Amino acid sequence: MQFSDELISKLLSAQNILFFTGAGISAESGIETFRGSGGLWKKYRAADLATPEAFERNPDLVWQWYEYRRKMVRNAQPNAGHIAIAEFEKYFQSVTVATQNVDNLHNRAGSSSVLELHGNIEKNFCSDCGKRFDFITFKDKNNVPVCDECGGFIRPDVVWFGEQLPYEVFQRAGIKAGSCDICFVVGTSALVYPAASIPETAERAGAFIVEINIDKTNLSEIADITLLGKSGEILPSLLTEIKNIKGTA
Ligand code: BV8
Ligand code: ZN
Repeated sequence: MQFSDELISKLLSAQNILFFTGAGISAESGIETFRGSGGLWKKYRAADLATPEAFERNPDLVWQWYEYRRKMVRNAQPNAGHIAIAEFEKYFQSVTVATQNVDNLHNRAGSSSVLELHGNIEKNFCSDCGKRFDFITFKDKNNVPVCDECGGFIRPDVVWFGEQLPYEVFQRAGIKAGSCDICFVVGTSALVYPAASIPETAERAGAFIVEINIDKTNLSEIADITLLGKSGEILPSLLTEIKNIKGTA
């Protein structure tokens, strides 16, 4: 793939890189996206599965939905896009990933600074006392797991619609957006707020915005460059270009 001179020159001078990622980066790992054709929200209603009200109404159904997605995530492997992002760390002073994904794949690919804006599907906490129950497998699929401390329902540590994002994580992402030289926006429809304000903050602060997506999105208008194609192909190819410019690290 051929990259523009403008992008190459920005990469040469950049020190601080921010990746803002969404479901599209994990599509090539076999994880379904949300809004595209065949996306999860075409088959299921977010209001029935990903809101605090849904959990109150039918915790069993919500648990089945998250167990189904956990299985999908555990059977998946980070793809060439996740791995290329982790490798960017060898070539730039600071590389941060602010992800809307809950699938843990950036961590598994080796990225060392991942801000999980919408939580992590492998983590859980008690909805009453807040006790944490991370990386556990629930054997009894027909019963909602309960807290051994207080008997409250355990819930996945993800941000549901209508809930606030983890304050410190969102704030740190905002700071990185305000100080990055290049913000890569990868595999996201950039429709869910407040997360989608992160690349907008970067743009307002003068960062060079590079969008990588198989289709144009709302964000394409403010992007300096949109690279149309699969992130699992474009990111490794960009990394090869960086290696050529900067030498093998
Ligand atoms: C809040 C975690 C405030 C759980 C998720 C109007 C009405 C009602 C509400 C609102 C409104 N306007 C704004 C809101 C608020 C709402 C919102 O934004 N709604 C939108 C949809 C209108 N936001 C909230 O509710 C947020 N909270 O606002 O709190 C508040 C204030 C005070 C007090 C209390 C509260 C919380 C939102 C969190 C939602 N949680 N997930 C879980 O996963 O189970 S959202 C869900 O969408 C996903 O999990 C994901 O995190 C997020 C973003 O989606 P994308 O990642 O972009 O995925 P999508 O499928 O859309 O796109 C995929 C893209 O990839 C496509 O562009 C495709 O072309 C591309 N692609 C595909 N393959 C590839 C590819 N690109 C490259 N390569 C490929 N191979
Ligand atoms: Zn408890």
